[in-house]
Amino acid sequence: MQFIRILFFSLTVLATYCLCGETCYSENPAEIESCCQAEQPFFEVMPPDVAFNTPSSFSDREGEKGMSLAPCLPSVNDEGQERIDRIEGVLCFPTGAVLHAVIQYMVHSFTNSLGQTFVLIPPGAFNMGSPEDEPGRDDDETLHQVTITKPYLLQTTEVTQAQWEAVMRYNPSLFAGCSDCPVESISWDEIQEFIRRMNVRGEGTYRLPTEAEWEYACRGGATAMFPWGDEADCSKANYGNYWSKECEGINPGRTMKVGSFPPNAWGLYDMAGNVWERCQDWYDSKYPTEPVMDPAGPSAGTERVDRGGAWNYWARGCRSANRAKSEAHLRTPLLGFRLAWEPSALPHCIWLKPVP
Ligand SMILES: [Ca+2]
Ligand SMILES: [Ca+2]
Repeated sequence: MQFIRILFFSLTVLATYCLCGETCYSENPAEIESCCQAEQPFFEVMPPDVAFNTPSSFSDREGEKGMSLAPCLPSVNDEGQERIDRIEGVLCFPTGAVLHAVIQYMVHSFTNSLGQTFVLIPPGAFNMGSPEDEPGRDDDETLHQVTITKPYLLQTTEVTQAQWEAVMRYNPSLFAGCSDCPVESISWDEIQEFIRRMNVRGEGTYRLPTEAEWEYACRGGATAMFPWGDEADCSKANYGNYWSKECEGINPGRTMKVGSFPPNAWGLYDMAGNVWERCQDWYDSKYPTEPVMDPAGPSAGTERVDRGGAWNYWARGCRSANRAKSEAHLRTPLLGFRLAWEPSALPHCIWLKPVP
């Protein structure tokens, strides 16, 4: 039986949670008592300066140490998510009603009411930018270490025309008539309105990824020039037919249905090619040179960051490190986006990691 330890963020006092009740989240012992069924165990979660690398981080109602979470949990929850006895990434739970569901089950993936699927991007460190000898490199790609400290989920595909139209009730795409092709010819400002409408659906928080989150996810744990390796390859992404002729006769010179090519190592499609993907950040040609955590770009600017290259463009534009930019109001059939998603109330999170 796998034990887990709990690391604390944002909570500094001893707190007690009912893990098995249906709707329990409270730091008030009386409320915990009333919301936990008598036969259900509860667990004390210790503050962060207590040793967490032993199973005794947990105690049951009778004070018995060393309990696993496992006995009180079904192996698959109502949404088909597997219980995780070994948690490789991290997981946050929202305050409020569904503590038990979230703490017990890893949100490896999430499909929302629009049918958009998101996959977990685990926190970690990577080298953002490109080495100076990378072919096709631009001088705004200064290599520097970035640590992504928070988990987030990223949409597996670009936002499609059907998804856009379901929310916005119009579809301005040049390549309309292909509901599973990425929406394009929409501005960064219109994307913000799309996100605002998504965020009133009560499904957690949607946003654009930061540029660092985008590149981290694009690389999928690898350091290669492209998500698939170091060689340009017209069979791996939709690029290279219009301005570029590199893939003429192979790729169609227009957008294609999302997911037409193999995903990267983390299950993300079309990070390279199809349409450029707009990020949240303002563009700044100067990366930091020192290691940074969770960079979000400059606080102001004139253009937003675009990533990943597009159907018309050269392979060098599809490099994972490549950066482009455009003004927020610009609409072109080269520019689309994908969403990041976080469970509600992410700041109130407990991170779970396996005991070594
Ligand atoms: Ca793309
Ligand atoms: Ca560039």
